[in-house]
Amino acid sequence: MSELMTRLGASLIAGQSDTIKVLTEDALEAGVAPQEILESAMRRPMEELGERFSRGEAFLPELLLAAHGMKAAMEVLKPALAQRGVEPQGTLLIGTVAGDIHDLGKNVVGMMFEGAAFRVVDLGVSVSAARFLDAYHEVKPDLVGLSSLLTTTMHEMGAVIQAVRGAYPDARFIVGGAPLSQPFADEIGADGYAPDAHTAVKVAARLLGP
Ligand code: B1M
Repeated sequence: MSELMTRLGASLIAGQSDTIKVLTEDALEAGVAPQEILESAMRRPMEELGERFSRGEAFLPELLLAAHGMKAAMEVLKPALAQRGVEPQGTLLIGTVAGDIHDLGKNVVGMMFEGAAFRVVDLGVSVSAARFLDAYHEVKPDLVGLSSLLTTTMHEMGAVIQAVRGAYPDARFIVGGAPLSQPFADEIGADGYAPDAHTAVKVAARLLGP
C-alpha cells in the first residue's frame, strides 16, 4: 500500500475528518481509483478498528469518529464514482434491516450502484419488513438490497424477503454485510450475496442480465 493510503487509513482510525478529506482528494489527484481508496484506506482499517473494539482496546466514541471520517471521505469520492448522462440500468431499493444502525457499508454499496448507472432509492437504517414492502409497492425496483452488520439482526433479512415475496413473488434480493455468507444467503432465499460493494454490482448485473 502506498504511503498516502497508509496515512489516509491512519487518519481514518484517528477520526481526523479534515485531514481525511484532504488526503482523499490527494489520492484521487494521484490517480488512485475510488474503489481502491474505499477498500484499502477505509474498509480494511475499519475492520482492524472493529477487531480492536472486540478485544476491548478501542471504544464506541472511536468507532463513531472513524465513521464520521469515512462519511467525510465519501463526500469527496461520490462525484468521482457517479456516472452522468447514462441510461439507468435499473432501480435498486436498499436499506439496513431493522435493529441495525450501521450505514457505511450500505452507503458504499449504494454509491457503487449509482456509479454503475443504477437509480438508487435508499431507505436508510433500521428499516422494518413492513417499510420495505411499502417502498417496494411505491418504487417497483428491479432489485432489493439488504445490509446487516450484526449477527443479532441478520435474520431480519429473511423476514423482509418473506414479507415482500408474499405480495411480489418475483421480487429479487441481494444481501451483504460483514457477518453474512453465501450459505446464509441461500438459507434465507436471497437471489444473490456479495462480500463487498464492487462484487455486489457484478452480482446485480448477473441477476438482471439477459
Ligand atoms: Co458496530 N459493530 N456496533 N458500530 N461496528 C461491528 C459490526 C462489530 C463487528 C465490531 C466488533 O465487535 N468487532 C460488532 C458486531 C458483532 C456481531 O454482530 N457479532 C459491532 C457492535 C457489537 C456494535 C454495537 C452493538 C456496539 C454497542 O453498542 N455495544 C452497536 C450496534 C448498534 C445498532 O446497530 N443497533 C454498534 C455501533 C457502531 C457505531 C454506531 C459506533 C459505528 C457505525 C457507524 C455507522 O455505520 N454510521 C460502528 C462501526 C463503525 C463498526 C465497525 C468497526 C465498522 C463497520 C463499518 O462501517 N465498516 C464494525 C467492525 C467490522 O465491520 N469489522 C462494527 C466499513 C464498511 C465500508 O464496511 O460495513 O463491512 P462494511 O460493508 C462492506 C461489506 O460488508 C459489504 O460491502 C461493504 C463495502 O465493501 N456490504 C454489502 C455491506 N452491506 C452490503 C449489502 C450488499 C452487498 C454488500 O448488498 C445489498
